Amino acid sequence: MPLIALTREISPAIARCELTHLERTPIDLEIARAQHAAYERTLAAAGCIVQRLEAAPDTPDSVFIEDIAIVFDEIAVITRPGAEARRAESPAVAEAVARHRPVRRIELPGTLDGGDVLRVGRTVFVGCSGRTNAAGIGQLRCTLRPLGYDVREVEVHGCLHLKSAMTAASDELLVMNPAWIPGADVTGFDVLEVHAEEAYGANVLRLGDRVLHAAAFPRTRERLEARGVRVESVDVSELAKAEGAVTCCSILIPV
Ligand code: CIR
Repeated sequence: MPLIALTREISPAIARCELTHLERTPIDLEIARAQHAAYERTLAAAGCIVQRLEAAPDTPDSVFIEDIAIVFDEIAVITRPGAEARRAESPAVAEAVARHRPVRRIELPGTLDGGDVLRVGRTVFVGCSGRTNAAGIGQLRCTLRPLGYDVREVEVHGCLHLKSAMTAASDELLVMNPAWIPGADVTGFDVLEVHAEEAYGANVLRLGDRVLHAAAFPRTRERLEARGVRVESVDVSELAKAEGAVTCCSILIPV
């Protein structure tokens, strides 16, 4: 099945990005753009049709498109980002996903970031984090339950989003840093833990027969490969300074 990968241009204002757990350090825009272009080429090499949206004016975090919409087989959910400054990113992303799915929206008082939503088969893990509140999770559950999804809430502490702490390498295997999600109910799944010195190594992007993973975490990569996972490493070090990782730079839409 063809797979569209929506990506978004890096804003020239990325130096003013939201930061929660990291100190602000200079981001080299040219290097960041080169890394982003290489990321897009890796998506294309894995068979994706890459469609890059322009950054909206004055949206420093626009490259992190994952937070703005979540695409399921049946519908797409337009989020209401927990960081108010990021809500201006929504219109163009909503318009792009609406070409492929009926759209639902998270409404006030709910907040929800796509980085807090991990779908694995018919299970949807949702992080309760600094960005995603109980009302947002409740609205997502009401939307997904009638479609047959099992929505599991996960408390997130110490990192930005659920997917900083846990993603899936396959329908059976979760990659996680348990320190940030100690209470996660992962019943029914295998778990692979990140290497102790690679706290941010749990973020992988599934792409058919392989996963994308940040090059900064080679020891976690070894663990994934030891489990038979095919790993493509991409250097996203400049985007990591903005608290971004590999999942957050795309929205995948099977079409
Ligand atoms: C933010 O704080 O919103 C951005 N600087 C980083 C967002 C990263 N998003 C993600 O991992 N899903």
